[in-house]
Amino acid sequence: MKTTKLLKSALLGSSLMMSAAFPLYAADLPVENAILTDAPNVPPVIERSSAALVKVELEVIEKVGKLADGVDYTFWTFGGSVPGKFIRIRQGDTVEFTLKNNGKSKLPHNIDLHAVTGPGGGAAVTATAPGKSSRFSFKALNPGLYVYHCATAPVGMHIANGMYGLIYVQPEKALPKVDHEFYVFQSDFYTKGKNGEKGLQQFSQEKAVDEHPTYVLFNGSQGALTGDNALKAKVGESVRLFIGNGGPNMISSFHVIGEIFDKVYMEGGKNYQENVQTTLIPSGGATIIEFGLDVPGTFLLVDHSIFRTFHKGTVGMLKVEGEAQPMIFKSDAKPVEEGAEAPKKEEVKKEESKKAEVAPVSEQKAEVVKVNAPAVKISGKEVFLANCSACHGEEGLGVEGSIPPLAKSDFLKKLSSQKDRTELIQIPLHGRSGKITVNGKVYEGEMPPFAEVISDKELAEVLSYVSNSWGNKAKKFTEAEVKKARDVKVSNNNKK
Ligand code: HEC
Ligand SMILES: [Cu+2]
Repeated sequence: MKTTKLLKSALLGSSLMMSAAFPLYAADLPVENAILTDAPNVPPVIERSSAALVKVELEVIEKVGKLADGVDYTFWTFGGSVPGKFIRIRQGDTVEFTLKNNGKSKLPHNIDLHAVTGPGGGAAVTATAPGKSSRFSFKALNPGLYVYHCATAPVGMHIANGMYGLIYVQPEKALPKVDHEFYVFQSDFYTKGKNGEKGLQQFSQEKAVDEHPTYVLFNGSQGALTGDNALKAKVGESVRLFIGNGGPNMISSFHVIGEIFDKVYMEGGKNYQENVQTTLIPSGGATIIEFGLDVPGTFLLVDHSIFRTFHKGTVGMLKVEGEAQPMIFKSDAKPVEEGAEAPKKEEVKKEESKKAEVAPVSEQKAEVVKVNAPAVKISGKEVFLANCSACHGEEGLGVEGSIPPLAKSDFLKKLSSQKDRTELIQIPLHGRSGKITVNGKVYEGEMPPFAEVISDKELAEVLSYVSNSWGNKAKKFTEAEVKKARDVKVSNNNKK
């Protein structure tokens, strides 16, 4: 009795019962086409305050793409890339969903959207042969962030090949506006070849069953969120991450190095937790994360199951530009001259392997964290901005009376045009102190050593950059040249 009564009142209170119009097919609603975006972009906030009939058309395309540098893979995609298109609708909308399967596909596919209330989340009615399409409609009853994926047998294989994405059902009362919304999606890949093995890689059923991923990636490709592809924002701005995990196997201990999540809508649901360091994102689950940006720097997105980050590619970057905020973060590792900016807290770093590595450096050098991000190209400018510009200035102008200029420096010109450039290379390697005359002015400062935090390759790049910028000109430095200089006895003013 009691149950029945409760159920009845619950139903009465719901919009289902209240509006006689729970349309079988929402013919009376305004019609619009959904805006779909590729990661890391998110469709704009929906400003409507009432329901619409939203048409979503998604095409399955099987195609070869980049898994990592020199490593290709035949992805099965929702919309042409991995993860699939981001779909944004509003709570109460009726969605008319069309699933197309490209004529060049080899296999049938379907779609299970976790936002759907109905058989298979749509999978039961969307089995679609190559060259065909299928259609169904559903009403978005529950707000939140949901994963969608293919559920065609063998399901594991369809997911492992990249068939997933996110659908966001914006609540009737939208979340507060932020400056940036980003779409990030983690997933694991299983290839017959080892991690880093070049060429077109085949799916490994054995590794998938054993749950031994070869790659664990953000946005379907190593380097999708690093280097030039990094997410970008400015100090003072706010960020919302819509982050999903497609698995097929791994759960994610999602963490951003150097940030604290102000809010985490756990599992993409209604409530949030505050002040979170690491949040768990289940396979087939999603999470909404919000935080403000208080200081500049490069913040690494990682799965804190950290071997994945270092060895399987689970790394992304959020580059935050803006004024240093010494009241919030300040490093005492290097002397800060008056008028100079506080040194950046992270610096680019790598090791012996040919792979570039990005390392946030905490105050102590011993705590250097190396991150394996093979897709990151080292640029001399980036190394300079991360390590040198805090003192020498972004334009290499130095600081009057304390730090010598690099721009049009006669000292630099002389050393960089010599046949043997060991003396010059050893300045950043081992640091330098004592008197130095640059362009007729005497400086007596102290430059810290970088031998422990910068690789030979990076040193070659940054020296090439400074000796070929701001009016300087010299032969490029090579990794071999730097390596040689490392092994040579330290010269006069270059300290050990
Ligand atoms: C903490 C401040 C600081 C940082 C960081 C720094 N330098 Fe210096 N640099 C100095 C000072 C001070 C001198 C002068 C040293 C002396 O008096 O012997 C100098 C001198 C030099 C010189 C020779 C003088 C000239 O102007 O031509 C070069 C070249 C140079 N630095 C390159 C670099 C490079 C490359 C980096 C980054 C890898 C770097 N410095 C990072 C402070 C810094
Ligand atoms: Cu499929």
